[in-house]
Amino acid sequence: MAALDKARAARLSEEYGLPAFLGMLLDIRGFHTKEDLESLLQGGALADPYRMKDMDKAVERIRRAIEDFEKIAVYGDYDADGVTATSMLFSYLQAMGADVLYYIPQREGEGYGMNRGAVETLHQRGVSLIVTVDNGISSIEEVELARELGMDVVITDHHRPHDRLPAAFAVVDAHRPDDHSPFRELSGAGVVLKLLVALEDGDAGQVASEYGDLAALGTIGDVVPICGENRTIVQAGLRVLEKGGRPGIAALLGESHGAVTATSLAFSVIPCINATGRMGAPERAVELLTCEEEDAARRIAEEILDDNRRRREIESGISAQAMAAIEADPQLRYARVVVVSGQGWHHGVVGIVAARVTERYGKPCFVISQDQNEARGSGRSVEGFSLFEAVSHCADLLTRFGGHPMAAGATMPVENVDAFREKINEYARIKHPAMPAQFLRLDCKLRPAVLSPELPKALSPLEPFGSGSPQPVFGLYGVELREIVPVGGGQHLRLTLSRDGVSLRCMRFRVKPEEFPYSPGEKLDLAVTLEARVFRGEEQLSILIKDIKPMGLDTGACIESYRLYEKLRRGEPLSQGEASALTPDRPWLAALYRLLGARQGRGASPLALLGALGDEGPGLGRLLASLDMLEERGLITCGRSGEAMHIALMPTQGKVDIFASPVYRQLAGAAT
Ligand SMILES: [Mn+2]
Repeated sequence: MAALDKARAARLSEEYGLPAFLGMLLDIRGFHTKEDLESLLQGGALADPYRMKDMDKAVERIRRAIEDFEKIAVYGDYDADGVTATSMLFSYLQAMGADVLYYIPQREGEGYGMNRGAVETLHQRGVSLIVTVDNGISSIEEVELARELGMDVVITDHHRPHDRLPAAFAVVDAHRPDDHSPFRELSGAGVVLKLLVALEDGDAGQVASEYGDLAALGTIGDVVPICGENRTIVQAGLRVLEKGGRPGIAALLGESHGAVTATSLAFSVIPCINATGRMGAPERAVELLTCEEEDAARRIAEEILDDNRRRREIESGISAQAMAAIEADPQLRYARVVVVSGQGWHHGVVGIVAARVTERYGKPCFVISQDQNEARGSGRSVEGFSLFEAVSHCADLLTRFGGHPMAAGATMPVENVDAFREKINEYARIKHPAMPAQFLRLDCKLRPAVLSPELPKALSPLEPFGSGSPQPVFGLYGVELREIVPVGGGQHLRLTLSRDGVSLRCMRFRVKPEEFPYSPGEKLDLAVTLEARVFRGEEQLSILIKDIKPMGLDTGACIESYRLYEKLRRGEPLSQGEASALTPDRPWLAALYRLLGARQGRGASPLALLGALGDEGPGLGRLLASLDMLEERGLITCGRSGEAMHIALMPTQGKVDIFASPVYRQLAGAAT
């Protein structure tokens, strides 16, 4: 939680006539000055596109190509940003009567960016001008080849340039060192929107009303921060979609969707568009997004929904294999960076699988697919750990790599996978003695008495939510659990909780009753989001639970203790103090065993057990080591299904010497 300056917040809310609550939230989120606030509340305008370096040259060359009826190729990319950027420029040029085609490389075989084969193909098809979107900034050789073949290239991109720029007719990229744009975080589709505004002599309103929806999809799909001009673009796009939008997007959304928000697009339309590229048919997405006819749009949308179903099936199969491999091997499970590999895993989905693993284990992860010739992987990270830097550190083992702090890709010879796993973990050990942890950031704590349907409505100036602009998360601390009611056929829970005489109803989605580890009477700390909804004509407040812990549990202490436990399980040497912090004594073990007996048949979670034992966090590692000891000696079994844990007591014959467990021996060895 960031520091709140109550006086400063009060001044802000007074000056702008905002609810006091919103004033506080804005203060916490770093909106302190008049400028900060006005750009948020009034929505910024797009800056003059001609402030981007080379925009004038790009416009001049494209106009000449339209007038002279030259053949133009839009060279795009297969992800949501790339296909929306392609669709925007392609349909604009078509509408201008240009002779235009588009080219999107295949993820499998060609890969991201320009390649020589594609340049030659375009030459054979009579193209004399290539305009790249969402790529091209590092295509030095390919641009050279295009020139040799007599073609001009205009590059529009939003990736960071390498040391040298390609020798293209124009290079439009806000990350050029000599570019002086006021805002540099645009997506590839955002850059194309600026190009279209420039081609339309600066008529931003007209362009945004025609192409804002596509630019918004690209912006959300590329996970660039939703601030500054990106906020303006997403807001403009949502307004277009509100009015119905183009047939392709309407067809993908289907009839039965609720309000279209940045969040709902990120979970519905965007995964579908990405699925086309992952399944090898990115042109399908361009066809859909440029389609002007409803029947055709519906037919293509069906095919894309099918791509997405297949993607999901393949992904969940590989996810299950990856998770099983991780659970089975402590060297993977407790590593600082999880590097998991498998034979022939579909390259199109390893990145999403990596995201799932990172979400589950809260640490950086690399998922690698191997075949006879090479190993190719994709990784995701947590805030505070630059995966790109980590991968760069292993460059001598890799044939190719690239990426950002939060996501990276790498290709290597099959025999280097183990060495890569070791080296990236070595890097993490040296660079981050305490690995950054992933946890939920609360905006502030709330008293139950202040909750009302007005509250989420007061938050609307903060929307749209997305990367860099998260939906506010609030703490409801010290609430007593009263009632647990399964809803939605036992898939979800509705909880009744109370504090200070106020009773609250909260939803806990995707948790089944048998997985829920708390019982009525227990006092809990909740992290929640708030939504207003209309039910039978009445305004109601929905409280959605994101996370639960026993009251008073110290998250920092838990993380520190868990890191120590991981060190034990990796088999690294422990100091005497570390070992004794993890070692249970006989009475403690007995108390834990009795507790497990009393909770038979209910879902378990280490945090819930810790709370029931009266520990505020430092004992988490000891608890986990104790569960290992009990399991090793056959006194309990620990089963996991998804994130839920089930502990069952096993029948015992005679006396079991718990201190003969290998985990205990390891601890005892360090303590002497
Ligand atoms: Mn992009």
